[in-house]
Amino acid sequence: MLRIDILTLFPEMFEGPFGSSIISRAVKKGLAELHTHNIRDYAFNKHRTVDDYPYGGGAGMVMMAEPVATCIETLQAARTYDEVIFLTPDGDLLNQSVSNELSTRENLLLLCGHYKGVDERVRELFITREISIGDYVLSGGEIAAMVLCDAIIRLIPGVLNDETSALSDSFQNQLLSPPVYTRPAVFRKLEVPPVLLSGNDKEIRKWKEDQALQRTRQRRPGLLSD
Ligand code: 4F9
Repeated sequence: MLRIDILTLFPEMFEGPFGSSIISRAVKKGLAELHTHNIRDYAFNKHRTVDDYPYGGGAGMVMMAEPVATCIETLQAARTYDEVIFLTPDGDLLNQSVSNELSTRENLLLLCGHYKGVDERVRELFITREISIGDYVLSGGEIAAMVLCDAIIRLIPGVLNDETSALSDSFQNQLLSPPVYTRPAVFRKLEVPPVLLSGNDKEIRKWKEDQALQRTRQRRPGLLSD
């Protein structure tokens, strides 16, 4: 079973996304376990300080090493983590192959940064992997951690209703997904491609493959040459 521990200054941000839909169903089914930990609970002074001014000056505050280190070490005393992941714009770009790999792990620890970042020594001492969800800056690592959790958890066998549906996702075969249609057969004069109504399984499969390839060529040619 996959267990994910998330270290954050804002654990309440996770309540919505983790409390509904696929993720909560996976947790209820006992297929995944999610735990958030408030880094502030590991602060070492009575003011519960977790950030400080950057050495050398510059804008913004930096998350201090001590509270984060204590939080990580407390968790590591209870179990061994396969990866300690820091969500950061300078990490490796998340893709489906990274998601597939991480969905097979047992214990993951995710660190969400805030302010201007986390003291570099935390990264040096504890972080085994740095992941970015795209080339943009967020207000913190929390939303990136939620994206990562969603991408991973839906791949765990038994989480999706139709066991094959994750396999037909865009990217799972390096291709974008073909267009999909449901009733009615004509909507505002636009018809569903007749082949989809033909009942001819072989032709339908061929059409879907063709559409996927065409769409990938048009929109993301880079996926084909990789
Ligand atoms: C993390 C952005 C992962 C993109 C963390 C500010 C981030 C991020 N991918 N932005 N803190």
